[in-house]
Amino acid sequence: MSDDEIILSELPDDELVQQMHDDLYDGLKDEIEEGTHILLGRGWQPYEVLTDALVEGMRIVGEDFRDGILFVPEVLLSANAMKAGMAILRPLLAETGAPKQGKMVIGTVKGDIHDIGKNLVGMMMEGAGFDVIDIGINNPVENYLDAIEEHQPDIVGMSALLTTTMPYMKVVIDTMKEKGIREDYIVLVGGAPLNEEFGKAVGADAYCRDAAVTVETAKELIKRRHNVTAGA
Ligand code: B12
Repeated sequence: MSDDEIILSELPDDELVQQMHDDLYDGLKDEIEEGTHILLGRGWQPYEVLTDALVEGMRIVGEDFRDGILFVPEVLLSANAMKAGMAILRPLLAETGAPKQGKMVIGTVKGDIHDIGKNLVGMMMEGAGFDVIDIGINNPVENYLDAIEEHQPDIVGMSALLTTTMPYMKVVIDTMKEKGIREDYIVLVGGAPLNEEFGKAVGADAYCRDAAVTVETAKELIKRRHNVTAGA
C-alpha cells in the first residue's frame, strides 16, 4: 500500500501513533493535525497525545538530525508539523480550571532559536494554573530584565538547546544578582543539553528535565516560598 492510501482514521491507536511519528519525521503538518484530532476524538488525554505522538516523534527526528541523516530544512518542517499539533492541544491543556498558582516569564536565551520545548513548558504551566508571559527566542539579558520589571513574575524560566548558548543563562542570573533582584524570583532552567549540575553551577533554583517536572518543581518552590514568607 502506498503512503497516500493510508487512511489515518482507520488505523488502530498504536499504528496511528507510529504513523504520526513517520509523518512528523516527514514534516507533514496536515497529517499531524488530523492524527491529533483523531486521537483526541478517541478519548486520548491531550497530554498523552503530546508526549506519545508528538514529543516521541521529535525525539526520533532529533536522533537522525544528530546522526546527519536529517538536515535543518527537514527538521524545520518537522518542527512546524509539531507546532501545528501543539496548537490544537494548547487550549485543551489550558482548560483544566486549575487554581491560579503564580506568574512565569519564559524565553529562550540569546543566540538560540529553539522554541518547541519552551512553548511546551509554557503550555503545561498554563494548564497548571500559571500565567505565562512568553518573551520568545534569542533573548539578550535586557529582555529578561524588562519582562521582569513589567510583569513582576514569581518565576523566570530560561531555555537553551545549544551547548554554545547555555552559558548565557549565567549572564542573566549574574546580572540579576548585580541588580540585587536575584532572590526575588525563582529561576528555572531547561533544555536538552543541560543537567542538574549545570543548573546549580549557573545559580538557578532548579534545572527541570521536562515540562511535567517543571510544573511540579514550580509548584513546590512557590509553596516553599510562601511558607517562608508566612513564617517570617
Ligand atoms: C527541532 C530542532 C531544531 C529546529 C528548531 C525549530 C524550533 N522552532 O524550535 C531548527 C531546525 C531550526 C534547529 C536549528 C539548529 N539546531 Co537544532 N535541534 C532540534 C531538535 C531536533 C529538537 C529540539 C526539540 O524541539 N525537542 C523537543 C522538545 C519538546 O524538547 P526540548 O527542547 O528538550 O524541551 C524539553 C526539555 O528540555 C525542557 N525544557 C526546554 N526548555 C525549557 C525551559 C525551562 C525554563 C524549563 C524549566 C524546561 C525546559 O522541557 C521541554 C519539554 O518537555 C534537537 C535535538 C535534541 N535532541 O534536542 C536539535 C539540536 C538541539 N539542534 C542542534 C543544532 C546543532 C542546531 C543548529 C546549530 C544546526 C545548524 N547547523 O544550523 C541550529 C541552531 C539554530 C540556533 N541558533 O538556535 C543540536 C545541538 C548540539 C549541541 N550540542 O549544541 C541538537 C541537539 C541536534 C544534534 N544532536 O545535533 N534545530
